[in-house]
Amino acid sequence: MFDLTQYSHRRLNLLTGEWVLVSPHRMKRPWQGKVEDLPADNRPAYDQHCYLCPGNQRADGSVNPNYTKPFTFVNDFSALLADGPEGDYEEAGLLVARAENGICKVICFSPRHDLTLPEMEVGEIAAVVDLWQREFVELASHPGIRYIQIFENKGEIMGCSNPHPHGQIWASTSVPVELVKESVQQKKYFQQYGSSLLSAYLELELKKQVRVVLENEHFAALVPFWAVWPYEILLVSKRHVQYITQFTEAERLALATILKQLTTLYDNLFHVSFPYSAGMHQAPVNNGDSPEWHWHMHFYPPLLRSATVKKFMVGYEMLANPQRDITPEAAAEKLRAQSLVHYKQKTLTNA
Ligand code: H2U
Ligand code: ZN
Repeated sequence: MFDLTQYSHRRLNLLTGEWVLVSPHRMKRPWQGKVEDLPADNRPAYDQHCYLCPGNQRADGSVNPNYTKPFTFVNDFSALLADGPEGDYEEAGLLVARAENGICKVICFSPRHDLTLPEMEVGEIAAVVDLWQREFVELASHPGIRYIQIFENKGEIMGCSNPHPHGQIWASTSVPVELVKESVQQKKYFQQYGSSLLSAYLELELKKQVRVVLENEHFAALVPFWAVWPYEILLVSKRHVQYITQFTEAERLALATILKQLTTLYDNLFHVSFPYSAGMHQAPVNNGDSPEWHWHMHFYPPLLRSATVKKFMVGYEMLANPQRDITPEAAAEKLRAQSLVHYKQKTLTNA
């Protein structure tokens, strides 16, 4: 068989039907980038200027309650509005547009300004999962909503505006493009085999143990065969479910555990609070049955070689095809080699 560790090749993304170019021989290239440690980021537990901290005023003038558990509110600058008009726009079949409405929420993971997911207790993360479940039920109860995107944008490098641990939820009246691609691919497989594409893929990965980074009774985190970002992760539930709301208490805890472990490995890789865009993909809502859909999460971190050297998706990637040098297998090995104890915790223990 073709040697995936030596020569350039393209890999197929099962979930989107798109291809990624892998150039393993380029890993031998001399590297002259900077590899340095960043100054420690010492945030206070409470910041009077933070619009997400308990008791503080937000940009729209409303005041956050003195929350002690995960807290959610409607985004004061929502990209989608609940009460916008409906309608289509069309000119000569060339200019086409459609009204898009929805609901955008912000979700504070913790009242503590200085924490991030890997530094929170498993029980505290489980409370976030619980709130995601409750928000999902509430947003899906609006009959016009067709898709609910739960995500976290972390780190300045990703355009995150505030270090207070938080994520967002955007619920929209149409199904967004990434989800349409994944629906098509999963449906194709389901129609052919009568089972979940991701169950089959996960079974293969668990057997091979080359790209798997973490595993527990209910979830596995792996660098997918077709990963585009250097340390991209696909987190899959072992049970084939369509929605986060189907997770049991045991699964909620297992998800919280693997989230803590994964974000710890990430932080330990370059001794930095690891930036990423992460989010859940699940079946559309108020849209009939979607038995082909298998709940999962994607983590897309931009860092490549150090706390400051990121991968740029430019040039060939923008114009032709995503490309990577470090193989997904090598990335998985690097992540697996990290300690499950957070580096900040270690510094504390050794001091
Ligand atoms: P980031 O995760 O991209 O930093 O987004 C934080 C969100 O918080 C952002 O979408 C919202 C912004 O609109 N926000 C409020 O809703 N109220 C505020 O007072 C400031 C920021
Ligand atoms: Zn804060």
